[in-house]
Amino acid sequence: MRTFVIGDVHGCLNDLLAILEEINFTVGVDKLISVGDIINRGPNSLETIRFFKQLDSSFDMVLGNHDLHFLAIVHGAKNPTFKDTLTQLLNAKDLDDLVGWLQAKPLVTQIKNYSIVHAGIAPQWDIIKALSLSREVEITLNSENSGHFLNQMYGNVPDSWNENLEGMTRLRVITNYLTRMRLCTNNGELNFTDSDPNLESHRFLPWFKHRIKHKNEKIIFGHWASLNGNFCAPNIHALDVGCVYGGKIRVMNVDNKVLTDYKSAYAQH
Ligand SMILES: [Mn+2]
Repeated sequence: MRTFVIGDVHGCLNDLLAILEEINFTVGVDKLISVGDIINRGPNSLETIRFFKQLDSSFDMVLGNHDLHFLAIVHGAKNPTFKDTLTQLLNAKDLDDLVGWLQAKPLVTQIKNYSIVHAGIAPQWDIIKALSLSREVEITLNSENSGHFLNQMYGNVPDSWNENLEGMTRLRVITNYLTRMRLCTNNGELNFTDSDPNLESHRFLPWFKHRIKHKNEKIIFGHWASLNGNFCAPNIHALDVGCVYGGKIRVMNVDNKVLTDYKSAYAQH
């Protein structure tokens, strides 16, 4: 049994199938974990989510901001935007099954020695803390409060974690770190405006530059296509290489750290 983690798929079903063929992925034997953003922006969100779901116990994932955006639309908390490519999925006859399946997914998970998260882990949290905060969101997403949470989820304030945060504000801040973060200060103040990893700033750096205290923790993440999968820091692996933007799709074998890239056949821009 081999264990692979795959970067952002964004509904690019053909690229997904091609790279799984390239690594000779065997359902029922091998395991695939997604860093989230399995849907939206690309051409085949419906078939992509159906494909992942039918992999059953050969598949696991964490939620990305686009997966949460879809759930927010389903719950009437958000309207689709002109950039969304979710119409077919939103009209699917098996929508309820797909939503129930997706909504049960966590924001952080662990496989072997790795933690998998969509965007990143706040500088002030170790993995144990991140897992427990992810659990708070997961419990709410799977309770009768899920619609209320998805309504309150959007917003950039407060921009920093504080242990005393409560209720929906607390869950919003947790979600922002785990699914939207790119740049932050060393005490975790989030920058929601910039996405340039080389931003000339004394304060804001890519989140993984602030994990010196936790440098032995191994993290795999997606979300930040403009990093282009380049080296981040020891033990930190970026897997989003922008397949939906005409880039590549990437999988990492966590047993030997071997990366496989497949050049996307899909170019949106
Ligand atoms: Mn994302």
